[in-house]
Amino acid sequence: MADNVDDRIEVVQGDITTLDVGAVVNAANKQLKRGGGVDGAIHKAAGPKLQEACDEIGGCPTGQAVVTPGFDLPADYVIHTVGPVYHGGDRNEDSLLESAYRNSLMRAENYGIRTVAFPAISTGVYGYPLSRASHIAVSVARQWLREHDLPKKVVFCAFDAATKAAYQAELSGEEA
Ligand code: AR6
Repeated sequence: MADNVDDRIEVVQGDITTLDVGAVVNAANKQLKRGGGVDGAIHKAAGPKLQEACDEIGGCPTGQAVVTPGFDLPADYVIHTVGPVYHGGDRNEDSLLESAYRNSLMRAENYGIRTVAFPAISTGVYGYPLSRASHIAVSVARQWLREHDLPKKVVFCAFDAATKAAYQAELSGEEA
């Protein structure tokens, strides 16, 4: 295990669909039906076979994760996870978001994926406060990486500068 797990975490800003990684994580919905945001971008870049693969799986409960090929994406796989809709914080949102990250990492490990890239799950249409969501993302990744060899690397792909800054602020804090 690495002495400092933060050496295995990277923050980048840009479009997750362009990343040449083992897997990109999709912020999907429970129906696994193509939506907007990062989900729409991933479906557009992967091509129509991605929806067919999602339809075969049929759906995914909040906090869980399922895997499809990446089809036309540079990434080999897409890990589809469903983050919680934020309703103010009293509806188990934090533990559901933690589960979404942890189950995605578990899927990556199961598929032998070395590098996995995450968007900021639930912070778009689903309304999660950015600082709370980035705290959860970084905490779960650190804990996972301390205890597991795979994935070797976690990339947090921020679409905008505010999201990138939120991850950097989390990572500059003490390793929890
Ligand atoms: N690359 C990286 N990040 C992106 C990209 C991209 N190409 N496009 C958007 N983001 P959202 P959610 C960022 O709304 O809140 C969909 O309709 C975006 O700026 O995509 O989990 C699904 O079908 C934000 O920081 O996901 C669901 O119904 C982050 O990705 C619902 O939205 C997440 O925003 C899921 O909502």
